[in-house]
Amino acid sequence: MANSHVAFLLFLALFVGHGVVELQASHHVYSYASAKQPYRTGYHFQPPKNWINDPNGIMVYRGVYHLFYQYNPKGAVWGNIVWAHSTSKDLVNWTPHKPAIYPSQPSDINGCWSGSATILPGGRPAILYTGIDPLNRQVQNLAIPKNLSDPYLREWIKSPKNPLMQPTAQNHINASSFRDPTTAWFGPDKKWRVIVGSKVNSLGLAMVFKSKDFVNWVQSKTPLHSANTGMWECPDFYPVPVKGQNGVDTSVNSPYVKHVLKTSLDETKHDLYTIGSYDNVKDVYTPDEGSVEGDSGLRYDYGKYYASKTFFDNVKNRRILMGWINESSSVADDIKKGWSGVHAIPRKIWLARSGKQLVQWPVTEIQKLRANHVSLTNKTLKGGSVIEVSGITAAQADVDVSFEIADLEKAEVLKPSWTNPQLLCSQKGASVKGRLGPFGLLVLASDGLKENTAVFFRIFKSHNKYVVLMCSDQSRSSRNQDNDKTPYGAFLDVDIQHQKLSLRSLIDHSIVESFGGGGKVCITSRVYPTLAINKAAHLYAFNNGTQSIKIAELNAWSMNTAKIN
Ligand code: DQQ
Repeated sequence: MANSHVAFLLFLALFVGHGVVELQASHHVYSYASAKQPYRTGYHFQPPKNWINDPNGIMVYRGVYHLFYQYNPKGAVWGNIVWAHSTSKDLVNWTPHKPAIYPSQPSDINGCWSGSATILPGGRPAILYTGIDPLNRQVQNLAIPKNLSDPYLREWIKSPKNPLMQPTAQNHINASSFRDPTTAWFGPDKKWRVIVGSKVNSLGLAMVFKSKDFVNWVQSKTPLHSANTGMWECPDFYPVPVKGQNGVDTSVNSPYVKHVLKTSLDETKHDLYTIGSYDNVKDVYTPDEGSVEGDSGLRYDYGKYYASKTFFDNVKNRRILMGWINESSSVADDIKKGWSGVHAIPRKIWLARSGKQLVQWPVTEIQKLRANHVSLTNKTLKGGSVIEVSGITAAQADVDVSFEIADLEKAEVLKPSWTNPQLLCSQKGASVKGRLGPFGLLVLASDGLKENTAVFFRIFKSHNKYVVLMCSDQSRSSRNQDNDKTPYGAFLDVDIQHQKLSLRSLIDHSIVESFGGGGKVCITSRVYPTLAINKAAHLYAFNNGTQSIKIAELNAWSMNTAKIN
């Protein structure tokens, strides 16, 4: 601890030694979060108050995007769960409506938990969701819109036949681990299929149910897939085209698509996925050879990001991912501020060219909030230097930077024991000098850098290839010791011998949502600055390696406040 403190002071001294170069923009367009509520976001989705968690039932209906979400109307902690509802024309600005689904039947009287929307033939939406019944058993229910001519789908009717799937003495389903039905897909036998998350002892599984009419559901003998990773919450299962960035409807299965199975691991609160093949006759999913099924496998996001869900946007032919960013603060702090949880910026999602992972990128609509463009090109960052990016509202900004590394040969050798990227980011935080890196951005930084969140890269040599580590280091993000400040990290699969290394960060008061390598690694940090708030927040680019690197291009914008409530 003491050593790292000394290292950090040295780091600061180095920065000061090289002076600070400023970038300027012409005008400000901005409305600040209040001084009393410095952690409220300007363009990340959140209701005016209270607790929120999982996005639910997301879909586009008659050109209107629908977001439902788990919400406690009575307080800032989890409980009394209903489906709150907002709609949008652009996935950026949202109109709130009354809760769409709330306890009203025996089959959901103790809570309306997560679920998904399916668009049935004729464009009719149907929602399957988990209800908590009078015996606190988890059961699956159906709701349909009351009035299909209302594009805002403000009223929902529940099936009198609910629950449609439930634990019984015959099926031995674990009544406290049976939840979160997916969007259904249609099979070659003209039946709908849906999966529901469950577990048997420590085996997480995706149970399959089939139906001809969406009302009568029959459990299949075998699960779609299972793995020894504990309870699977909020599963998601969908096809992705082998080529290109478009999405396809959830029912598509052909040689031109691969399938993705995402599970939300209850034990670690991480969203993991594998890529594989789906046999729609046997209803079995097989991850590709070499897939890692567990916490050290592929994750949508290596920071705070959970209980996410995708939907196919047939208006723009893309698949969109939405997820929940939980707090890292104490429950007492959440109660004090009166709210908890926000949603990440919707991300377009597609299969990387390698076929081995997904790529995610903020929907382009978010760019309409950009203002006050500042830019920089061909700027060398000597070892130990820092450049302030000024002229934008650094507490509410979008930054996109690409780095060029001339002398890759100088990279440090990766030790064989350095296999855990998150641990490596803890051991080698932004203040620990390296050779090629750490370099990147210091966001939500106070004047003098006492507080900052560092999002950065380090480049290592391993045999004949280069390994890129991406970190989001929040160990100095705040002076409040009660917050979880674990640095996050992941290895990034990019060919830096032939490509620039890019980093985009969406900064929003207490959220730093970062995309490395064009969206191959995403890391979301939840931070609570005490000095670097509102106008006192700064943004810097830095290099704390011994070797120079070059900023090929940096573009940064203030972000206007979205209309969300
Ligand atoms: N949240 C819901 C559950 C789900 C969990 C309850 C995941 O349906 O399993 O609010 O965050």
